[in-house]
Amino acid sequence: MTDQIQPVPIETLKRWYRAMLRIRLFEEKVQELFMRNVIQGTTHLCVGQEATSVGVIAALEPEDYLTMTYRGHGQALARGMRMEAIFAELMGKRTGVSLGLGGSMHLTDAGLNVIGCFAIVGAGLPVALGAAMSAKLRGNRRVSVTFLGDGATNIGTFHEALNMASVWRAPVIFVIENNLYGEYSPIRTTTPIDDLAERAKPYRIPGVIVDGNDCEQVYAAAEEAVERARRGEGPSLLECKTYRHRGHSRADPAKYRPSEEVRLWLARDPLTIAGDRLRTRGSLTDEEDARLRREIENEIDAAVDQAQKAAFPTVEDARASVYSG
Ligand SMILES: Cc1ncc(C[n+]2csc(CCOP(=O)(O)OP(=O)(O)O)c2C)c(N)n1
Ligand SMILES: [Mg+2]
Repeated sequence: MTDQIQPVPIETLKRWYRAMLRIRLFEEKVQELFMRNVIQGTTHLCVGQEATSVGVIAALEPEDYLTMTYRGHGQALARGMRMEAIFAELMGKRTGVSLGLGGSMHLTDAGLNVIGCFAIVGAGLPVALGAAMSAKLRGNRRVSVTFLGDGATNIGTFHEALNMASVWRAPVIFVIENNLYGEYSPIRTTTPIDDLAERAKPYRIPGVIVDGNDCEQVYAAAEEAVERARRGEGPSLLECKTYRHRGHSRADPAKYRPSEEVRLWLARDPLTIAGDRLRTRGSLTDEEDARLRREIENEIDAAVDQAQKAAFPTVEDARASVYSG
């Protein structure tokens, strides 16, 4: 794990706590709406993994590029995508961030430099690498970050992208969210090593193991990798060790997980870690916590209401999105 880090100012930690709580409550609402059939298609919640989204994205500038996976709601929110546009996308409405044509797995927003959100495992890596190379060729100091799951490290594009990024010294940061499962398979049944950061070594890239449930640790590791990339020293791989509290997707009850494992990880909830730290430093009371929750719940209710009232896309919207000119 990363060594001792410099704690961030208390106001920053509070902002990150709020950002993580906002993602948590958003995801809980998504689950509720899915069970009520208001959201159709599929969803992959990131409950339990909020610190990775918030910590990494806090280390980026708005000009930097980002790709994410189908488990990307948290990253979209952390990046500043409008909540109503995300709900609308999940409901298939034309006010959605992808015009309601993509759904939960396709929260792409070029305006925020979120250049792709991919349902195909491993597909985001070459795209992020391409963006990093464009930044390098233009000399604009932008960096590119790609989020991927532990399962994606067994995919060919992972190895191709790491190899190329290293040879070309591309300003790209590969962020693995190691939540110990690829769909319903525990990682030990699919992967011969415990620490995926080791996979950076053959490509001569720094590989860092990070406590992915501690937003301060995640931020520190991401900031170092980003600075390295901006200095022209090339790519890094971060392995954020974390856990998804829910199943893989939809209504998966995740019964395949040992109860002791679940218990241990629930005790390491990113919200508890940051919340306890704030309380210890006298910066969060129960009243304040309840107020934060109410504020966010109001924002969520208003966003859901607006998204529900929006229209569905038309056939013309679909056609215009496929053909240009
Ligand atoms: C190339 C490809 N193979 C298989 C799938 C089916 N699939 C969807 S999610 C998933 C698990 C990926 O696990 P991981 O990379 O650990 O990400 P997590 O879902 O845990 O965030 C698989 C195999 C796919 N979408 N793409
Ligand atoms: Mg996984």
